[in-house]
Amino acid sequence: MAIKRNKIHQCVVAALATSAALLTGCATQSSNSTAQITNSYYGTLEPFAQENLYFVLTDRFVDGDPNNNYPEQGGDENYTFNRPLKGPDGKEANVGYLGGDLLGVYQHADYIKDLGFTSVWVTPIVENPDEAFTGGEKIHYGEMFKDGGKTGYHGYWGVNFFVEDEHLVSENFKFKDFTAGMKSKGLKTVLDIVANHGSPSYTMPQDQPMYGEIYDKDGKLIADHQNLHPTELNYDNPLHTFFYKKPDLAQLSDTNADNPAVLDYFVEAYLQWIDQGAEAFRIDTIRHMPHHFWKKFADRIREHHPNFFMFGESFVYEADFIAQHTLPENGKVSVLDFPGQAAITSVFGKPKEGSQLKATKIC
Ligand SMILES: [Ca+2]
Ligand SMILES: [Ca+2]
Ligand SMILES: [Ca+2]
Repeated sequence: MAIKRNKIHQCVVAALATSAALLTGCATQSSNSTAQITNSYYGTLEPFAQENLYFVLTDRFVDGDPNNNYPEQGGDENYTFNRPLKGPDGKEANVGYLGGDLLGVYQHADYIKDLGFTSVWVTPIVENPDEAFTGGEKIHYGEMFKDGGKTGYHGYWGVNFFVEDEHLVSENFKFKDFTAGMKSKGLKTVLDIVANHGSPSYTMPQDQPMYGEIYDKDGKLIADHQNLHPTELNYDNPLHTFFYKKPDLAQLSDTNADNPAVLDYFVEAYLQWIDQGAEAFRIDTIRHMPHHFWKKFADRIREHHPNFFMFGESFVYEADFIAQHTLPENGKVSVLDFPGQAAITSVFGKPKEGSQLKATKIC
């Protein structure tokens, strides 16, 4: 989608790997301030939007170090490695860790570069729980939005946002080594960040370690859902003030964006990862937190790193809706272009039928 230059709203950008999603950066510009623009139509002027971005779900990419797979982790029942879900006709999915790590991504940097990409977006690197989740609804093959039996292999169930998860790093290869290594290969690192929620936090038959808990950079417990339904949280308990008292997504602990300590925590945590080489952020579940949070978050990040590029996931197919995050008063955060993705797949693919099914032959 490109928008005429005289309009205030300028959108568009870089194609992602495999998913065919698009990154949309929108900026506010006057029509005469862009001497370098010669075409009638153009995309965002954010420099980072020129990057070709390859998305990696790190655990599912390449196992570069078998020493960080922890097949014994979680015990006999709640083990975290290799939890297959059997489907029809011998098909199988998996909700456990499968061994991919940052070393495996780095070892294939040349492969990614040779595909024509200039940046790699990696899933969240932070500490996730060390057991499979026993609450929620049990997940079966082909199902979505159920967390029972799943692990944090995807990285989106943060427990300590200052610490890397043990599955992703190696003894001599931490996140800072990864970003430096990728940079030496000519690839920038985009870090996937979450502030909307921690891990699943209630409905467990018995409260499990790490689930619903959040720790600070010194390893101190600062928030704990204590396996309580959100409506049962009590703000007289300092461990509860990190969370809202209403459910949001599944059984995830929903962070309290109105608590200044929550903003401080995430700003400090994510500045640390910029210091260690992250060159842009992809913001998970951006629409599940209020604009005032993202405005303050973006301002504080850019206080230290002017013009730091961020793009959010607002999983909605209406351009007018997702564009609200791009406004300066809302933090000037670009967004993934889900409407663009829908338009592309409606022409070139068959939505929801998997990438193996291409458009029918036209000749
Ligand atoms: Ca591994
Ligand atoms: Ca862990
Ligand atoms: Ca929320």
